[in-house]
Amino acid sequence: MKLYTSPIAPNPRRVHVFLAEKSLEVERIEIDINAAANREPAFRAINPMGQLPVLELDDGSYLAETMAICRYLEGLQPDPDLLGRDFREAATIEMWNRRMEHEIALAVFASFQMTHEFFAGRVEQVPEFGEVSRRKALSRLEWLDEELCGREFVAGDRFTVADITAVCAIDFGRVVKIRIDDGQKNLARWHATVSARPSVSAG
Ligand SMILES: N[C@@H](CCC(=O)N[C@@H](CS)C(=O)NCC(=O)O)C(=O)O
Repeated sequence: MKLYTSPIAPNPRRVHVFLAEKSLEVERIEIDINAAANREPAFRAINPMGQLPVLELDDGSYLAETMAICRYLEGLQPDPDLLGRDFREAATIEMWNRRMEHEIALAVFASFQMTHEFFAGRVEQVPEFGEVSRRKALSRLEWLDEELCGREFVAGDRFTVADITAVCAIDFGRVVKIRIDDGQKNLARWHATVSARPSVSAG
């Protein structure tokens, strides 16, 4: 297998953390997203969406979309379980993972895409939408802080893919000044716990 990836982007980082949790090593091919190599025809032949990460399987086929790649890796190496041990737990983890994607990650990424010079000329930027997205992300951090009052991890009492999604999105938020507030003690405690994991600190 080969992973088409970038050391600076949050969705590839989710796969890096997932792989590290499972002690899986995969050859990495770095695509220079600063130079927009991911938008060139050569890379679009691999992923028409022009985005990272992409996993190339041993049969030469490609899997894009972070969660599809994680699903495949979970099947390949079930331990430690990150997507749910039975269908009830899998449903709960999926609920929380989707919330982390839709409520936090997408808001952070929209803020970045709509306002940061990295995307100038690559997408149509609407700075007002970026600012609305930034405010949405900040309000969702307040909400997550309250949620984490009663439990250690995002989806319950153990580390799962929902924590990976959340920590990668929140860490990336720094580039658009989206940060955990000093008063958000539960979120700060959770962030310190997950950041101490070797998979997260190295990813
Ligand atoms: N839905 C995709 C989104 C992937 C994505 O947004 N990738 C970003 C990096 S985090 C990317 O390739 N950005 C470069 C670009 O769009 O030019 C997934 O979940 O994998």
